[in-house]
Amino acid sequence: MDAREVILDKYSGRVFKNRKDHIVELDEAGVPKEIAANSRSVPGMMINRGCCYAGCKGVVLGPLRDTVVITHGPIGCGYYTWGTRRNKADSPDGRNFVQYCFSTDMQETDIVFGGMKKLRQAIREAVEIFHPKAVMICSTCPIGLIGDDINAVATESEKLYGITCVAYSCEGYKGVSQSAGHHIANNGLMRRVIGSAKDKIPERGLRINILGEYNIGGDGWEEERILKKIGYEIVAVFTGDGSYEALTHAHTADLNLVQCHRSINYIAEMMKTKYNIDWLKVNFVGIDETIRTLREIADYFGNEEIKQRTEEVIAEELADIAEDRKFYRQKLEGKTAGVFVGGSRSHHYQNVLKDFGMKTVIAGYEFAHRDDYEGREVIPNIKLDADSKNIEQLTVHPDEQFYHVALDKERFDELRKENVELEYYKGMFKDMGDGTIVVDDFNHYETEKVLDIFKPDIFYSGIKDKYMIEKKGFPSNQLHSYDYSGPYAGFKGAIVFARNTYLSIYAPAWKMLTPPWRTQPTLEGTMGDENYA
Ligand code: CFM
Repeated sequence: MDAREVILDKYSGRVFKNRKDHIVELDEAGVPKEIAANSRSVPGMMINRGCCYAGCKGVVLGPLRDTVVITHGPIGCGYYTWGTRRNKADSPDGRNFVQYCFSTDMQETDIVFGGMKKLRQAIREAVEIFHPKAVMICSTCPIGLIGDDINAVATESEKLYGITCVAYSCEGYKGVSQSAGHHIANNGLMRRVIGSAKDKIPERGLRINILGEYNIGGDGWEEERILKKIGYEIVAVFTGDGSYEALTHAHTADLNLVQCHRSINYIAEMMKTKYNIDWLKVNFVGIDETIRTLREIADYFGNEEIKQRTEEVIAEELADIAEDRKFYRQKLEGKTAGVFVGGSRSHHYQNVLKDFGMKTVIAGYEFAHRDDYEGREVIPNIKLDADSKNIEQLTVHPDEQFYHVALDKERFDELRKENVELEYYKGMFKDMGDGTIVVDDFNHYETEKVLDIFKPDIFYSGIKDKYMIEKKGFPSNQLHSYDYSGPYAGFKGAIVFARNTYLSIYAPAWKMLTPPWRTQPTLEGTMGDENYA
């Protein structure tokens, strides 16, 4: 049996039928393979996905520092999403609400009689106390079920307080994962926020937006540091340490960089249609990838001075990390890894592992779509199921006033020919191959199986399965929260990542422990009770 068959072997007929297309073995790099993705998980399985509300409130809107994002629902949803994602923010004007948890704290009576009164009160309190630039309302499951008209409350509040207030129907049960929530948040930002400052488009310069960078562990700050050092002006970051205020000016940028394709490709595409702003798929995770990314941005602008400055900055940054890079390369060369994160990192982190001579033998996404695995060329062939059709597809049109002068077609085609990912993402598969395995929407049973088969030196994942993996004797580092470390992006970040990997592999504490239940019974009992015999 090959690895795939071993994993599927124990499943019942129905589960086998569902899971078999989510597991793919890659023989040669570049061989086109199809994978089932973005579909419902099997009920009862221990998976790592989040919900639609998590994708909208937690991922895309939550990091906006000058905005109050109200969770409309029972307190559990707000509490769970409070400060757990490590999207750092630091505000120059003191308007940083990222550390707060705003919720309407719905009780049983509110579910029965409706929660709009409470929502109105929550908005009033938030505006009076915090004076935010904008208020966003995010619905949780019960709100959709009882039918509170959150849009009406938002419109009313805009009139009352004179600030932007946007409602998102991102009930947890919508779609099949947090991916649906990304899309809903993208639509709301596009419709109500991006470009709303209506400032004129300046002459073509070096103005960029960074899309899909959420500043986990300070990644965005590290990227901004490097980009500014070269000479770029950053208009807005979506949305790590980002602000409503900056997003309103985002239409003035000359180029959109896309770090996380999954969570924000909708905005990148819509801004292209509406404003003719090109988007470039970048990756700041990994040393070689950061270099490639910086060179491609410079190439896009075709500005000789910037090209030269880019090379100078690369040389400076490389010199700074040279010694550490050599040390960790020596220690990590030849080690193998499994990488299982949400929708982008499982691809991005394979590159930083490569920098240190490590090979990724197992990979997978929790909730990404087929294009994140196979490349955007498959988008026309993806059949939309009922769950996807449930999410609004926003149609935008070219904006007469703010449509940009584009890069000329010839230069665009030239860059595409050089494999620059302009309006394109190649996906994860093309960088893998050679007997590696990819599993979509892993469950804990499958995680155990791949660990048994491949025995990687380290498995990167998240809090939901970290300790299950460690108790099996494999080091596991978290790629969502970085185990409270970071940044991992850029040149210096790659070294922080390598150091944490080195520490985990060379201190395999869990492997050295013998759990008590291996040597003595920890629970004693009898079958049945003799008194009742
Ligand atoms: Fe994009 Fe993300 Fe990810 Fe994501 Fe996420 Fe995240 Fe992630 Mo956790 S936006 S898809 S929904 S890169 S929170 S910052 S680490 S699962 S791989």
